[in-house]
Amino acid sequence: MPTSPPTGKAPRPGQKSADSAFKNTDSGPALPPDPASSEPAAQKAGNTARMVQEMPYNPTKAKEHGRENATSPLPGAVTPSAPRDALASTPSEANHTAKYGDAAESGVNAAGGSLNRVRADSSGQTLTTNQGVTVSDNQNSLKAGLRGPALLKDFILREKITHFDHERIPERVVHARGSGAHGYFECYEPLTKYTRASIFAEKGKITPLFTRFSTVAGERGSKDTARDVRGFAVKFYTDEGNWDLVGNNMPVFFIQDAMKFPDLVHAVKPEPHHAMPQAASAHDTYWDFVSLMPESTHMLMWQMSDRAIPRSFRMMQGFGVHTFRLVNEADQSVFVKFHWDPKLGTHSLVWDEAVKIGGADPDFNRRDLWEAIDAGDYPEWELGVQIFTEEEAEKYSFDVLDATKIVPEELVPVQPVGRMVLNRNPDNFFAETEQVAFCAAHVVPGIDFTNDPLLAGRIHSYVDTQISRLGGPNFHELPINAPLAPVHNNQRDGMHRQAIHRGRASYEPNSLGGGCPFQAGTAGFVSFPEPVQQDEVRGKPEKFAEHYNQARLFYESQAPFEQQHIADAFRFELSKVTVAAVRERVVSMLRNASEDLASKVAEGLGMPLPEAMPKALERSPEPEIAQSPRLSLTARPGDGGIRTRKVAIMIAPGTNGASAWTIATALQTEGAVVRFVGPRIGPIATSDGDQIDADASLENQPAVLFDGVVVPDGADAISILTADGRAREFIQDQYRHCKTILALGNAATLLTQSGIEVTPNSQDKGLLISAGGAKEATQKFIQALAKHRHFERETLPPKV
Ligand code: HDE
Repeated sequence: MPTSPPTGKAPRPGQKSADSAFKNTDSGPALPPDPASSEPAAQKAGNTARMVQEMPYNPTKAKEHGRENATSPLPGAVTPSAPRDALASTPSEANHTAKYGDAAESGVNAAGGSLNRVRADSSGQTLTTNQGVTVSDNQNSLKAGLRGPALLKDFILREKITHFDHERIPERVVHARGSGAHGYFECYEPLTKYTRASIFAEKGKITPLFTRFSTVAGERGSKDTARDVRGFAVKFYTDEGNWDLVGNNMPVFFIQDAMKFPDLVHAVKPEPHHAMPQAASAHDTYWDFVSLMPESTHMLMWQMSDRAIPRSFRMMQGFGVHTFRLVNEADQSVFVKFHWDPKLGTHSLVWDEAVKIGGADPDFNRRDLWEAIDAGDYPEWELGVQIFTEEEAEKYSFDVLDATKIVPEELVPVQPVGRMVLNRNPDNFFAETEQVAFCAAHVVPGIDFTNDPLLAGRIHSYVDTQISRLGGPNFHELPINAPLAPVHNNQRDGMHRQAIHRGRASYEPNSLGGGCPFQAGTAGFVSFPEPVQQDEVRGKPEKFAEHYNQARLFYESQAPFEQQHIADAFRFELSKVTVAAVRERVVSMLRNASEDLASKVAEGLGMPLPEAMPKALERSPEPEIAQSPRLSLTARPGDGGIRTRKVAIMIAPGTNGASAWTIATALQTEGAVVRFVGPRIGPIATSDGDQIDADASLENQPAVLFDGVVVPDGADAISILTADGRAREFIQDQYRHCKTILALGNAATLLTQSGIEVTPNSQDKGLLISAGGAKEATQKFIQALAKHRHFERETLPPKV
């Protein structure tokens, strides 16, 4: 409850002055008007005077000092029953037209809230200008004569072209390429023991949200499948304001202090002289920088792992990265790390595939997210928390304020607290996904920051960057950014202001606005009172000097094929570096994390193993664990189904139609997305006199766009496909990328003609050759497809 101000003196009986004296805006009589006056201006002046007199001084001022107020601030002073006319900007608000409508509803800021108020639909409507003037002809500019010059007075052409000229806004300086969707968060059980955050208050509580996934380095039009970290940013529209959990799909970061962020980004972005390469870290400046910053070693392991080439946004983990605080009603705080775990499991592409998808479908991840949501296959993640106390954190061998470190799940298990479902695609990419502004500083009561020095820089950076990207300080009013929780403050003006504030008081404390909007006191966000008792210094704690223990932990926790992929990625990236000394420096750094990895990489680059890089901390603290199985993708298979997996059924004239349909039906029943891929699209005659309408072709949907392929039997079809280099290439890529392949009957010939060894008792569980019926074969195919990949097939160099 707000503080009640001391009751002021009742107005003195009005000394008679002209009623019209209260119609002036520059000065007025010394005494209030006669309360009996029927003149509205006099009544308003009388009400205003009474309201102001009710607050003869600022009653909270005396208590604004001292520690007690710092942790338990008082609510602001308000005039309990401030008269409505006294708060109005103008008495003329009582008038009404279709445009200016009615006076503001008491306590309502209509500039925020649901997107309904700005949705637009043009069905059945005529074309107009931005001023609402109907356009008669949208084909021709205004000319002096049919063949004459276009005229300057053609305001319709000029408006259209001018608007077009300004359609683009600056792209995000990082994370420019991304895709988003709406959805909701559902709380499993109250988490009130740890936090007063309203989204965790009750079992089943639903909070709307918008999530955007992104790559980091590439420009807005770059390919989705670059080797890169993925952004995983969630804006929760909670009933106590917006909470943005702006995370990544990897739980650590390259650097420890915000001071180094511009350097990191300059190093990874295209090199400044020739602006190459696009969306790639495989170049000199990046590896030069990171190898001079050995604290990046742990993150490099993640970035060189398969996590950096996700199969789908729907199949990525997400992490808050920093250690945050949860704060409960009793102002007790614990540390927390946030984790998002996808229901479909965490799955990746392989590098050769990612490169080819870059050409075949640069929108691969964007399309995948869009298609799944449109098809009603709503992606879902579980939100988990690792909760630990400050005292526990003190004992760890690493510093929890160091963003290059995880808290291993073996030390602190992840507890599921709710789920996120993305179930609504945006109506408009620009208005929603491009204009959404995430901000690491957006926290709500119950969630607070820690002293992670990387986080500190982020708290500043995000609002700042939107000011230039979105053109001013009012980007919070853009519909996608406006909270559902009401917004009331005294911030005013600036470019593109939407809200039209009623009243004359835009400062606080005030008595002319009845004290409103007033500070909420402890009902509002109270910063956790973390004690600070140190010298101001530019520096970092000693524990931050340990750079390799967790890099080693990550590498040692991977399955052999994952370790090989890490080595392959380092080899590839460093082979693109032109300065050999930079390569050597990276390998010398890797020796401190893993001799095995360093020698594989050195060998792959044809270079001798350099000396290990001197460590910042010669005697490392003993790590708690040597392996963490949860860090391997093999620990995250997901729910084991094949829902939304894309399967190609390769057909050609003469395909056995019955087999093709049996397989298609069975796969679709399991939720897979089936495409008939032919030498061309359109109807294709089957051996049984039927037709199948191919919806994709070997040309427009190459193998890399599918999770598996089925080749039905049919003598004519198989000889057509075997003679088609694109069909053989399709099979080869499916094989090389360790995907599931099913060949029915004589379709095995296509495989052998593609260079694949088809041995009867092969160990390869993803290579299915079936002489029998399509039905049984399909069941085996479904099981094998659910495994995602069959890395037992993989060789270096690839056989096929
Ligand atoms: Fe960001 N980051 N970042 N970042 N970041 C931005 O904000 C920044 C960091 C992350 O989908 C920018 O609106 C600094 C870590 C995501 O719109 C900018 C530092 C993590 C997104 C910015 C970091 C992230 C951004 C650019 C070091 C994972 C995309 C455009 C101190 C926990 C959000 C924008 C979206 C975007 C600054 C480090 C995640 C410039 C200064 C660590 C997911 O403000």
